[in-house]
Amino acid sequence: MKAWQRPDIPAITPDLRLPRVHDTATGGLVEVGPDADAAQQARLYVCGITPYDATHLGHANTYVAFDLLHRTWLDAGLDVHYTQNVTDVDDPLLERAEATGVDWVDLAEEQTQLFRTDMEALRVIPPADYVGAVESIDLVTDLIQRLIPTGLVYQVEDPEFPDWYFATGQAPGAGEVAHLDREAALAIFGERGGDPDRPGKRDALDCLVWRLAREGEPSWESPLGAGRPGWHIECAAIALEHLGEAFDVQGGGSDLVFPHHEMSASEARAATGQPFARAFVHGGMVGYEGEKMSKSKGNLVLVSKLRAAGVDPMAIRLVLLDHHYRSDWEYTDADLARATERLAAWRAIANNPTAFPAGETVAAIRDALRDDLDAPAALAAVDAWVAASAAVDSDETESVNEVLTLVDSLLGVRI
Ligand code: 5CA
Ligand code: ZN
Repeated sequence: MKAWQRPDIPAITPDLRLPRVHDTATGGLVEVGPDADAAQQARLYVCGITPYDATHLGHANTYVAFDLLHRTWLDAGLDVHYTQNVTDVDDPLLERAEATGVDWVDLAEEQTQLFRTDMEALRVIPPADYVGAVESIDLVTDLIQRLIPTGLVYQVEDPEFPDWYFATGQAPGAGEVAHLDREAALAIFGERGGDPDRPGKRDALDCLVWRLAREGEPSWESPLGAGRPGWHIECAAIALEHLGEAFDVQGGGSDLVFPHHEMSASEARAATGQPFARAFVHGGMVGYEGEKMSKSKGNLVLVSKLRAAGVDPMAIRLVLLDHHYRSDWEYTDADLARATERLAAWRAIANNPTAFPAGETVAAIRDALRDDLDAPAALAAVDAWVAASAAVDSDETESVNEVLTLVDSLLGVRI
């Protein structure tokens, strides 16, 4: 499907160093980027939205975090192949459509469009492939069929609906992303879209890959029977098709570590014999009024509402960048007030005829991003330069340009 419009990104002389980011699978920092033989292209998959409600600050936080990785790779002189999905058919979307009496296709289209405009406003670089589940049905059923000879997919013992499942625990490399013990895995599985109590499964943790058609639910004809895709296999199929095996980074919020990323990775490895991704990177959870911000709880701060109230999207972006991508935090109005002030201070310097020399600040911003995407440290470096520039009396006119161009290209903040 159509992605959103690409912001313009000012060109600057690259700094060839690759970034290091935290990899959930190994629990440490790893350098991410292509091997020398990968034609200098970095490959990124980030789990996209389930379009049943508008973009909130939690979603925006996740996409801005991976936008920083994208921009850091560009800054390192690389091409980036970025793929993102849209879960445009799944239980929560169908349930919301039913509850509000709208057509599920219309709901998905409308919310995806709103997401695009939010991403554009926040200057998030779009993926090269923006791919819906509905347009990927054949990819999903092909992948399931490819898994059948491994013995890891099977139909549940249910005379009416013998849905197809993946035997998670028996798969090679099981547990390699999340490293959870069985008790913890079982507890989370039920909360995050899993069905541990479904009768007829071989094991409680096995996950659905193809749900056979039910009355009143959308379904597609396939060699597995008419039905619709399970969630984890959707991302496995889309990523393998568009990025190939062992791509550089699989990303998303930390709520996706288990079961979603564990199980997509496990399905892909079982099919290809190769690791799904070389690193698994997760953003923290944004909360509001004491709880994780989530569509199901309804405690949302929507990007579109803030914009409609006249908030500058660059201030929203600065709110997000002021928190390290891996930290969990809670949004308050004070965040927005601080970001608005910061933006004004930076904008005031743009009109200064003189400024403090740029060299150290440019290096500090680039170092910060290469060190696990440390945006708060980058912002602090800009703040220090802005303060020094306000006080300085020199003729360094070029340095204003140099810093603000980097702030635009690397941090995505247009002054
Ligand atoms: N469609 C699936 C992924 S394939 C999905 O999780 N959709 S979502 O709309 O629920 O979430 C979209 C992205 O936003 C995911 O990467 C998720 O981890 C992230 N996300 C959701 N809620 C929050 C939150 N409160 N804070 C930070 N990130 C969040
Ligand atoms: Zn996903």
